Amino acid sequence: MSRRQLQPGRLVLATHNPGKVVELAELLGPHGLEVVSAGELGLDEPEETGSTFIANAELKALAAAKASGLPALADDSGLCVDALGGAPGIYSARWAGPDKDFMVAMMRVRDALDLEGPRNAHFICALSLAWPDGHVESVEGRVDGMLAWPPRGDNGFGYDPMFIMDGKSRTFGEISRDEKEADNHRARAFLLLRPLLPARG
Ligand code: ITT
Repeated sequence: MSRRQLQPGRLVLATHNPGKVVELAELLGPHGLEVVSAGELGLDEPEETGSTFIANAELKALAAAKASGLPALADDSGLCVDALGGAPGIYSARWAGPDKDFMVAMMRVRDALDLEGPRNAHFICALSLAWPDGHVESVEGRVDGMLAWPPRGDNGFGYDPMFIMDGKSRTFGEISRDEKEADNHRARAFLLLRPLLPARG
């Protein structure tokens, strides 16, 4: 089946995570789309019942597209720690608890780990673009690295202060916004999605 192109016009950003909104808006900027957030449209957050990043991204994108009557882009992402069998993975947001406190989530990761053992980890980002008629296109990006403890830096969001991408010496929380946006799991997924977006202006 041929892949579907997104036409110029309005696009719903189907996320309630402000950190993702910043990064996705930056990536979408050059494509001349009129981006509206799920929050602005008062859309509900669907329950994430999928068992993979792509399944959850598709479920969120389809729910937003159907509710708004507009194409919608959703992101499902998370931190996967090798020594924890890939946890927290698709449950990365839930590890922060109802208050969405990522210091709590990072301490849970630290407490679950043998501090002497290997600390390999990766971030995954699935991006799904859905249309109101139920068509959906999905891609996935990944970035490998190591866990740092204690967390360092106030930039970024979520688990950024405890993740050092391969080839870097500072955490995603310490590097500048521009440096993180230049290459990370979300930017890598976006590169795969870019051919489906309106040409850059
Ligand atoms: P939406 O579902 O509304 O998009 P969410 O925060 O619930 O927001 P997810 O279910 O995809 O999103 O949870 C992914 C979590 O993984 C997210 O809350 C972050 O804490 C973490 N995460 C994802 N990308 C990250 C990044 O680039 N840096 C740090 N943490 C990240």
